[in-house]
Amino acid sequence: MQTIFSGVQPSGTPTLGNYIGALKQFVDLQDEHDCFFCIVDEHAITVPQDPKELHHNIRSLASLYIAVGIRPTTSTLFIQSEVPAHTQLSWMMQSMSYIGELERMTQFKDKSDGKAGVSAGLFTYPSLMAADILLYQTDIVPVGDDQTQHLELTRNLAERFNNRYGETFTVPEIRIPTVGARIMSLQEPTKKMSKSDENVRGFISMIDPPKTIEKKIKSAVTDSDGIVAYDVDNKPGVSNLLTIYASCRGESIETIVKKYEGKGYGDFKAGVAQAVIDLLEPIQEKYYSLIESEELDTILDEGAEKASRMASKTLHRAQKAMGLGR
Ligand code: ATP
Ligand code: LTN
Repeated sequence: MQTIFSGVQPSGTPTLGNYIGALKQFVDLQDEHDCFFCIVDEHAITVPQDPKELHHNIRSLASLYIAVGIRPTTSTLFIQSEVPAHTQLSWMMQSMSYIGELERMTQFKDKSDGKAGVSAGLFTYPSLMAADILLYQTDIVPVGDDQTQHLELTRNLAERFNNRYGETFTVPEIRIPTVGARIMSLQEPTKKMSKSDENVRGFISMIDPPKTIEKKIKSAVTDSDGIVAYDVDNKPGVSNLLTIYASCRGESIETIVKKYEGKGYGDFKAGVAQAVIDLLEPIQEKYYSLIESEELDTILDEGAEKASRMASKTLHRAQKAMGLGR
């Protein structure tokens, strides 16, 4: 069976973008693969986090993983900082990474641009991500398309290590969804929907109540021609809403375009809101029943144990290959 690894940062409550680009794929893939799903809290601290909020966000993300349909009996769900092999291999990966290649990462450029006090961790973030993936001899990494460059670096690091020190790591493949690889902000439809956006009207959180969802979609930026059509370059707002609708309902974009032929944006937006609400309501119900439960702790304890077993094996192999320790 092929191995899958993916991670989400507990840097806020996941958005509909995280769901469509990542979480939804995880659920679809879990039956036919050996899956490791990680809450990457050590990635989250590369930018300042309030400790209380981070603590809450970790639990919240774990509950959401299960609420969307990740089965802890078949998939391994765990917290990155509870498996020390991640930071250990990450140091080795940092020592394999070139400053030039890290400087070229667009996520680093975006997140550091114009900011004072940028952390060294934000710069070496991709080396930790490579460690996450390589520890599990991962074959496939399902992510949104914003992670393509990080995945390319991971593949380069794996090949560089294997060439220098002998075959140690599987070189992973990226898997990007065909629809919804990049859900856009509702307010600036040329920018990706992000849970750390300062403008909360730009994203739909997975736990937004129905009324909030309706309001946010009603105020989504569109255009003035009043025609429901898919054209990313000229109608980015409407195209984004169409992608959201299609992903939530599991219908094709063409079907939805046909359905709204001759109708205005008011009707269309009401339809989009209903599709999102219908998707999120049962997820939210499960989420609230889990977040404070002991069951969640048991799942995370077992996940960390299982992940540690696999990760330690690879770590020791890599240390030996590099000549570290005795
Ligand atoms: P932040 O806003 O804190 O940078 P993020 O939501 O952009 O966070 P992660 O939480 O690390 O980033 O993303 C988890 C997964 O969700 C990744 O696979 C990422 O590619 C995917 N993802 C994030 N945003 C979107 C989006 N707008 N559309 C599709 N996929 C997305
Ligand atoms: N960098 C990713 C989160 C992430 C990840 C990973 C994704 C950290 N480690 C390993 C896939 C595999 C992000 O910002 N979305």
